[in-house]
Amino acid sequence: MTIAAQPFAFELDLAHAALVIIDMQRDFVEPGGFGETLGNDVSLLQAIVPACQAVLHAWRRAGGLVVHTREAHRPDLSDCPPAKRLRGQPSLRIGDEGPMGRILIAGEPGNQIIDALAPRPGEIVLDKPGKGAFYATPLHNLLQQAGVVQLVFMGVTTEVCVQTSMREANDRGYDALLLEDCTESYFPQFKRATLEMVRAQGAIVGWTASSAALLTALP
Ligand code: TIU
Repeated sequence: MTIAAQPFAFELDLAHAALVIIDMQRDFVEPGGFGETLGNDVSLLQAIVPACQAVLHAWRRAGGLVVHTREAHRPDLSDCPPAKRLRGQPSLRIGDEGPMGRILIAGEPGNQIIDALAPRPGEIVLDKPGKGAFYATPLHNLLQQAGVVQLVFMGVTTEVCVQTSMREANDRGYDALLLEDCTESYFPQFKRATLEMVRAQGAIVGWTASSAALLTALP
């Protein structure tokens, strides 16, 4: 399958690819979560949900492997470095009780993936304590067992957890494609810059494409 992408076409091999959906959880997309407590307008992120949903449905129909991640810490915060918890001056810190339960804690209402993109049985769901999806998770092993060498990325936020995960993927030997209208940042200029830096220098980190380009190519 050839996907019209930048800086040049991406040859997708669905049998050896996975769709990786980064942190589309209530903490980042809905008011009252980690994103808002950091001072951000979370409504910006809601705009990508329909495009993400269309890709997820098409990917499932095509029989592709799906991976969902959540940025999540254990209730005892043993996997949350103090430097992360104490950084900045948020109104609520990781582990504090917020309107959607404890901020960024596994199992809390705010930590759930939004209903529109809810995982189905058989899909991989990973809790990740860091920004990158490979750090302190079994993701690399799971992908290797499944024979996956290409990753298609969606999710939030573009320059934080998505870009970090793409760079980690790069160093582990994966080709990575980022869907431009299926990722968003609280800072539009950071999204634009990330898309540019990913595909610069002949796809130094990976490719970018519209969701329409992927949907056209999928069976
Ligand atoms: N703050 C911000 O932009 N992002 C995060 O803290 N985590 C993710 O990107 N998932």
